[in-house]
Amino acid sequence: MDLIQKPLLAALNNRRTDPPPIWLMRQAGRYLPEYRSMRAGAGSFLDLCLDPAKAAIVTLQPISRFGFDAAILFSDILVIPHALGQKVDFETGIGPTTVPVRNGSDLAKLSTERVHDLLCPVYETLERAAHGMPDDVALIGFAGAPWTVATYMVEGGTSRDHAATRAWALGAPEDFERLIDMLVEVTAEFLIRQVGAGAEALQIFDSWAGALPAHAFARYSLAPIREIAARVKRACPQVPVIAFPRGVPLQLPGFASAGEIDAVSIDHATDPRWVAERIQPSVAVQGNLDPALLLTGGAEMIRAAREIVETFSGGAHVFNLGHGVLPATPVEHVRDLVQAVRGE
Ligand code: 1CP
Repeated sequence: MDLIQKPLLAALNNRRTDPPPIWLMRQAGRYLPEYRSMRAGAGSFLDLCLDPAKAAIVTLQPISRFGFDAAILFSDILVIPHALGQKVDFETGIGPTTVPVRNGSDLAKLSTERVHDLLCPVYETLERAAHGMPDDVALIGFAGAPWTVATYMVEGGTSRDHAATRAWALGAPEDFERLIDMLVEVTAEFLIRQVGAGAEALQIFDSWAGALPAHAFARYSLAPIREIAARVKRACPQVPVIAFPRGVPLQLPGFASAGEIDAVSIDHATDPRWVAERIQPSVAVQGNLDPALLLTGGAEMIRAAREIVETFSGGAHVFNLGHGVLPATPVEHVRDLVQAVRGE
């Protein structure tokens, strides 16, 4: 099949499609009973991410159930610190934890040498998932943006204010930039290898971009993402790159005018009408239903979904949420959403 006949790839190539393609961030995950049973028998969360046979099945679970237009690789942004030699754990009810990296001597303990050996299972997951995909469904690879990955590496896990990361970035920028540069290097290669293994589009998640002070945004969020996208484009010019800088609506024009980025994913706090006017003329837009509406479901969710479709109907649009599916989401609401977006 001509790649562009896949609705997701058509939209990411800036074509208007009616209806828009739909997939959801965190579409493979805890709200799905079939995920929970796979997870229960898989050991730790990281074990599951690095078990290609199981991770490929999980990647395809939401496709079988809902018929989304894209499958996203089942993995996590924290496989990169793990592959750099940092200790990473996922504790149920707490989330990810790491042994923090806070200065130059902690940095010296990380190594890029074995990164792609350790990430081999991720590439194998993509190869396996690519074989099980329906013809019109696209396979998305992903990575965390350097800033967001750095926050988990520096804070020791999830953080409310990211104070240690900001203190390092702003107080000792030469050292911190070595960490960002290391992440640019390995993330670009990671994404290029994902394409080699079957990924047809890529998303870069900068979930904590909104924690940066405005004056440091270009240096630590936009520039590293652009550099990664540029390297990916040099190696695989046909593969669209989606950037998801969360919590920074006023910075979206910088992503839209960067030639390396094909689409921006927008969070639910961002006004879609403003995005349709200011951003969509330059690049495809992805988003932005509030994931909380998927908890409620019903008429309000359907009304809001149709309004988003209508607002973005003048250009290229990929329907998605403003952030990931919440674990308490009823699966029937997801089915209703897909039908509403497709006008069924
Ligand atoms: O116990 C479990 O089953 C773990 C829950 C879980 C899952 C299902 C985690 C831990 N990660 C994932 C999968 C995951 N993570 C995917 C898979 C593909 C899909 O979307 O279906 C993706 C793309 C991610 C990306 C990810 N991980 C991000 C960026 C997107 C976002 O949500 O902002 C981030 C920040 C992470 C870190 C992470 N991993 C897991 C959790 C609970 C978190 C977030 C913790 C926090 O809020 O700081």
